[in-house]
Amino acid sequence: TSGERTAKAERMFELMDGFLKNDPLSLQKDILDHVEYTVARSRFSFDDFEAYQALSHCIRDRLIERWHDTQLHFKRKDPKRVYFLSLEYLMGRSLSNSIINLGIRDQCADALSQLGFEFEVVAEQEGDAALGNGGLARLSACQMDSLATMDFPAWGYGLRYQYGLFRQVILDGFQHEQPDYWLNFGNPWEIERVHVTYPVKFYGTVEEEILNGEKYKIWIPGETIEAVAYDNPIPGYGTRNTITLRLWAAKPSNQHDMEAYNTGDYIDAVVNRQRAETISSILYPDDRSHQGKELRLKQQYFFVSASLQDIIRRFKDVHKDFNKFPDKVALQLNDIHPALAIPEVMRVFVDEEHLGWNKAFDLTCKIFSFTTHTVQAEALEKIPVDLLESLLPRHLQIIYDINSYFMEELKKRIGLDYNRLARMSIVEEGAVKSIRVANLSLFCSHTVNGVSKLHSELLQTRVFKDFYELWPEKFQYKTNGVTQRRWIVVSNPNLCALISKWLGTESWIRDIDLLIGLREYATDISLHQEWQMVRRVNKMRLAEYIEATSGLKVSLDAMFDVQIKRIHQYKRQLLNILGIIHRYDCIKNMAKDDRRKVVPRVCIIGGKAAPGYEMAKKMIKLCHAVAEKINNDSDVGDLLKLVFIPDYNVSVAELVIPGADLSQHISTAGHEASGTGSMKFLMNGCLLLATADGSTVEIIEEIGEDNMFLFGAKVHEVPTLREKGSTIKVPLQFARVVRMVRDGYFGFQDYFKSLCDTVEGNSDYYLLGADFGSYLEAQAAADKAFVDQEKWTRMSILSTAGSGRFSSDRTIQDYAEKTWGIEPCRCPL
Ligand code: Z16
Repeated sequence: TSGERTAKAERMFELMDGFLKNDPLSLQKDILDHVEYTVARSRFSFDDFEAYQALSHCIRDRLIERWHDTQLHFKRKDPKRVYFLSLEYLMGRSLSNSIINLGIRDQCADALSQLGFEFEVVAEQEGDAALGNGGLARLSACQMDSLATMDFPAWGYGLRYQYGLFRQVILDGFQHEQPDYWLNFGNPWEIERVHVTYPVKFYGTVEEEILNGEKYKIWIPGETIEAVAYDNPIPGYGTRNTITLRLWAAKPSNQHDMEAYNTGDYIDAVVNRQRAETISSILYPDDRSHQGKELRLKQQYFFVSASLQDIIRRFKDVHKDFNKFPDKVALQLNDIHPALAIPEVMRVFVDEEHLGWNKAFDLTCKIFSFTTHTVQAEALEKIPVDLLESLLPRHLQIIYDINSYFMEELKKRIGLDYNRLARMSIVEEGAVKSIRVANLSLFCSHTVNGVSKLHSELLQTRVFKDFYELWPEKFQYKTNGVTQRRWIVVSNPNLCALISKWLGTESWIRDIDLLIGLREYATDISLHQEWQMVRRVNKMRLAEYIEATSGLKVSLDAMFDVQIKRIHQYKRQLLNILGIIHRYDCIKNMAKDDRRKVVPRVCIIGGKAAPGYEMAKKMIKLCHAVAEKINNDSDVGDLLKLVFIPDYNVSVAELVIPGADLSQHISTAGHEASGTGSMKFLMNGCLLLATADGSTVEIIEEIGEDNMFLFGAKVHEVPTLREKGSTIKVPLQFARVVRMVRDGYFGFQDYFKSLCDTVEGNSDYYLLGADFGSYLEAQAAADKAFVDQEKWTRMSILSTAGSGRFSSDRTIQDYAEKTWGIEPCRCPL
């Protein structure tokens, strides 16, 4: 009875002695308990790593309390929820971030120090969770932080890969990939839900059944694999709300007993079952092209099917009437990777819930929205029909049905324009008949979002022009953002304290618009001094890291010039390296006396190349070959150093960004959909050297052109420049530096030949030659500004002050209002 239940609850609460306490003494006690009972080490002797494990478990306990309360609160209120479906999340480390969001950083540091440990050292024991490739995946992580902080009733769904993004190891300047078995030392940040499991079906045939005189399709699977939930609590800052990132792992299904006639059969059967786990075993390391791989398709469907079963179950726990579904559920597709959710929802509605095709399709179109992160055609996934037919036969039928309906609708709008119908069709005829996932997503979503203003314009005028002309109301954009919790508070504690001191409040950590208040002090001499001091300490930290990883000693007086991001031709790391060669060449050819005027630089490059991306790998090797030459040239000394930081990841970024003076975002205009690294640098007071691409265009609107170093062709100039090809006048210096590489000045002549070929004459697709002149001018302007430290510091303060628009809090607020239609649901304290 309910009386008994309340009595029981009261008794439990008494036993529990209230919530866990956060004063340093209680924390110490809890840490020691975890050392003894969880880590199973003696409380009288444990090392930094064991201290990390024990503290993590203390934090985990506290997260679980808040998480339970939040989930209960959501259940009671039953608000409309958003489900964020993404195949990738780059969470990085969790300990510091959780502690800061819980608001107990000082208490934890105290507790540790009284036990003889240092907080920073303990936090550094943690390895990164790298279940993603680059910008898209880190964006998901930032957005989860904002969703939690802003009290939105949100769930993230994804895959629990056993192997995250490969570790990059450099041998003789070449990239090698090593598996990232990140779960080796256990993962305190997840909670395994052995009872939250769903069967996911594959292969098989489609048959018909008759129920109450009606015909229904029924999918008889050839294989069933179990999905098990792993929940990762995501705490908000300045709120009790703690939301869920639910990641699925594949397990062999327990459904059928195995028939074993002898030991060999039995062994084989068990080994075969084990193969099921391969579905969630590894993240694909290519950040944009996935064409026609069965395992990839299996991963996508596995994740989509398990998530939807979970979402629909949660809905059905409270509601009977599917008409309410769009009032309670928003499904957000992070890029088109999870687009199989569309035919899957249709399948469930039509085949299992028997809603009828029209009703089902109407509901489907009301719940989906998607965001696209690129303009590149090769990233627009296509699924070969043959593959889909064998793996998901029923989904293929549904997609065909959607397409016939789509074609009929289209004909009503545009008549029999067969070329256009063929272009827009979800089914691509041709040598390999395939499904255009982007077209499917566009037709069935109520909204498509771009990730910056410029990107959105390109979607409307180029990539999705045909669709935009017919359904302009579907098109929106939400400029990306990053979370100031991780990218200032966690990674740059000194700057964080300085900002709070000058603003007289810590409220900017939840309310980013307050940062603009720093503008008032942009010329204040005492702020200048404190600002420079903080920046220098950060540079020192970075210099120590460089020395530890590469053995190179760098001068703190030099300008730290950084380009860190995935290696891509369009991102033009090659332009940066050729610029460095030019700088080196200039120094070499200078009279000794003139060298005193050179502004010293430490050029830092970091990033991973997809394992099969030959040109990207050659850029990494070139960087090392050039570094070898420059760093060992006594003519150059401290005037120029080049460092490649190996194995770039989230925690490396946390160290590098606060220590950078200048950062480069130099993609060929029209190729970087948004870019989010630039926003992190901007917030940390680093100046940008950039092209007018992606979100940079909006950064200019916030801080002004003269607060950064802008160069290069504009988007509208690019097509003309490409047409001109080899007739463009390219600066002599460009020809000269490419020639140096070609002629073997840095060795490896044969190996670099094909790389040089990509930037000469008609082949220079990314316009390195055309932009080289203005690139050098922007670099010279940066040198000039750096000499005037007062000017530089003012620009730096104004960068941080102007970065408010690029918080993911703003992005998420926009999504909530304009795309998802959800409202905050704050858990009471
Ligand atoms: C990715 O990280 C991005 C695009 C894409 O098609 C695939 C991946 Cl894995 C990036 C964009 O390149 C970048 O401009 C953008 O800032 C980021 O997604 C987040 O939107």
